[in-house]
Amino acid sequence: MNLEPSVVAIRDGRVGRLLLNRPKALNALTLEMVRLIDRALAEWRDDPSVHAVLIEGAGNRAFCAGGDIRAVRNAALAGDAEAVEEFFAAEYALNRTIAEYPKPYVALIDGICMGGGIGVSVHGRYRVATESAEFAMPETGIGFFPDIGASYFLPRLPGKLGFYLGLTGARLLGADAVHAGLATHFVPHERLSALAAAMAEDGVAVIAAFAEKLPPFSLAPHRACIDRCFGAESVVAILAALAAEETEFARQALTAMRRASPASLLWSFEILRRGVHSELAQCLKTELALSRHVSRHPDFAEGVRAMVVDKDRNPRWSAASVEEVDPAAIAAMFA
Ligand code: QUE
Repeated sequence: MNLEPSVVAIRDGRVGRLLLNRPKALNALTLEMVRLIDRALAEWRDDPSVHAVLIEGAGNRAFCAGGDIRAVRNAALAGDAEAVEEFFAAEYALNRTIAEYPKPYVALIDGICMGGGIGVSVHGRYRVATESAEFAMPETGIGFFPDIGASYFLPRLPGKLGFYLGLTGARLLGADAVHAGLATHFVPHERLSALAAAMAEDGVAVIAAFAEKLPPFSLAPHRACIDRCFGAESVVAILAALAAEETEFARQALTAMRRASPASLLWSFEILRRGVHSELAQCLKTELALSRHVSRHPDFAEGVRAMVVDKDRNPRWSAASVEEVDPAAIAAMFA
């Protein structure tokens, strides 16, 4: 029997604190966790003694590794489309609740923060990252797509950085995440608990005093290459542009995209392209519609098997290259 709640919600002085509490599963979000967060946010919204909400991850490895896609895969393989829909609908509704929350919402990000973890942080007003924070949107590597509102926020990052992050799954450490705009403040790991205590006492105004000056953006030397290559008008054109660069950086981006599901690169590129012109609520609706198609696609079950279930890191995708994927099948997913 497991008596530990998967989310611990407590009052601490002026703030409500949420602890994502499945450290052995890297705090990956289950439907139960989404519901517990929802319930706490609803309760604190109208409580005048709660001035802000703080969210953090239990253990020292992860803030949150993503959604519980293992459970989603099991439901999809069992043909339980309703359970798949229930999970994504609840997760995306929470992303919107956080974006529209009337009180300061502060994520303390220390360790892994991927996919759904970015979804319960990036939509909030403050995202404090430490030097141990590692941000990524690695969904093309599991045959899925950048969801949780990523079709809204990735295209709004500087230049084509969001297309680079969403298509390659590249990781950004804490300071780089601030440069990119995924995080808002850089605070050393060793000062994080003092920051939480100070916020409980004095509110969110103390964050600025804890923030450190940023080291240079490690992607600065590659920004021009990123904008040039990821500004191309199709996935095939991006791959060709990267191949023409002949730099180690471009070679690594190309390798990451060649490991990804070819079909997933195509539907991910399409949803990011569409997101440029849509508000968050519309982006989340489009993502929910796409999740219905993608969760039924063989690359999703295979990608989660290879990267999360069996961990052999050797997915056997349904197509060998993006050229082999039927463009009409991708277009039909957005119809
Ligand atoms: C790509 C991803 C995810 C991933 C691994 C990838 C992802 C995700 C998880 C994950 C991690 C730990 C868990 C869990 C899921 O791994 O989105 O249930 O316990 O949630 O290569 O996109």
